[in-house]
Amino acid sequence: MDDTSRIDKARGLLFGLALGDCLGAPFEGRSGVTEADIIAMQNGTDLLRHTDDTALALVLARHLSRRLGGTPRTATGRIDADVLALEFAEAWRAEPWRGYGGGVTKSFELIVAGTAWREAIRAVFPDGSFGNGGAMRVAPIALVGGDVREVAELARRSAEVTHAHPDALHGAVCQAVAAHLALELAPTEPVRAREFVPPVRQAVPSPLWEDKLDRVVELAEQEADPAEAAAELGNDVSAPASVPLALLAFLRHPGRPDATLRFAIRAGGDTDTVAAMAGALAGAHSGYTALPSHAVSRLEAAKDLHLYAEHLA
Ligand code: F2R
Ligand code: MG
Ligand code: MG
Repeated sequence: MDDTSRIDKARGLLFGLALGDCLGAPFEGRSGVTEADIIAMQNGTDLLRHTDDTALALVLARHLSRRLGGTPRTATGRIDADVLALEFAEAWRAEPWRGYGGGVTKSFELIVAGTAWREAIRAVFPDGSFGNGGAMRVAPIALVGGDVREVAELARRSAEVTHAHPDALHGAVCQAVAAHLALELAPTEPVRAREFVPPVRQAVPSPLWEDKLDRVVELAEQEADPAEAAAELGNDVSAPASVPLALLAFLRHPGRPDATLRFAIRAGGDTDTVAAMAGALAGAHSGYTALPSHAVSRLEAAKDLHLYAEHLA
């Protein structure tokens, strides 16, 4: 892949994530959302404001950017967990109104007050959160991990500073590995669910995740609509009931990021996050130039998204 394509795909991944978050957020929890509702939002004139999904993805992208030069090219060298936990918590402190989950808010309060993150993240949920917060922000990892094994390890490390539950970690790994594979595919290459999903499935060895991903392949092949997809896979704030749905949204409309985003949003529930994850996959595959340009130009974080895409590409 040449430098231009690499940068276009890196931009596609980050802008796709932010665009999904911004377009999905106004529809969170709403039923009966139509294609026309989403197109009206896409074609509007207002600044597109992001939520916690993009805010924390930007923190992770900045963390990875700062550690690119001079650090060992190993998974452990690319993420300093103690620093990253504090950076996430500081982002929450600066903008607590971005729509954070209840459990993670309590963890961040404790971290900024000086509690060690390993203790803080079990204060609300002793077994750890199974929320999709680790997965919603993980996509930048795909830009720095060299192969599936490294991407999976980095994804786990980036997620575990807020989410200790195995399902939250599987969610982050699933999304990061899918984003890595989407980056590797040429935009013109066909994406077949039966070929795309197996390496993702292998990275999340758990009966629950294996079943969900098998169902994703079936639903992609049956050309399921958003309502059926949500009923089968779930569409809530937990990782197992949102990450597979985002992957399906990508696989239902490969090469058409705007259609992927509309599928994710019409599936309802946690629309900002499902669309953010689906948008990252679609953008990583098709590139920035394939995203709807009028909407992309209105993204609140456009300057930072460009900056980190160029650094991490
Ligand atoms: N929080 C939201 N959306 C709710 C409404 C926001 C509102 N519109 C506003 O603007 O204020 N969105 C964001 O939260 C999700 C990511 O959540 P994260 O970071 O994983 O947080 P948390 O708190 O750890 O988990 C979320 C909820 O999941 C349930 N939960 C998690 N683990 C649990 C466990 N072990 N036992 C029981 N319940 C558990 C809880 O209800 C948590 O609050 C994204 O959608 C992001 O956009
Ligand atoms: Mg959000
Ligand atoms: Mg959400």
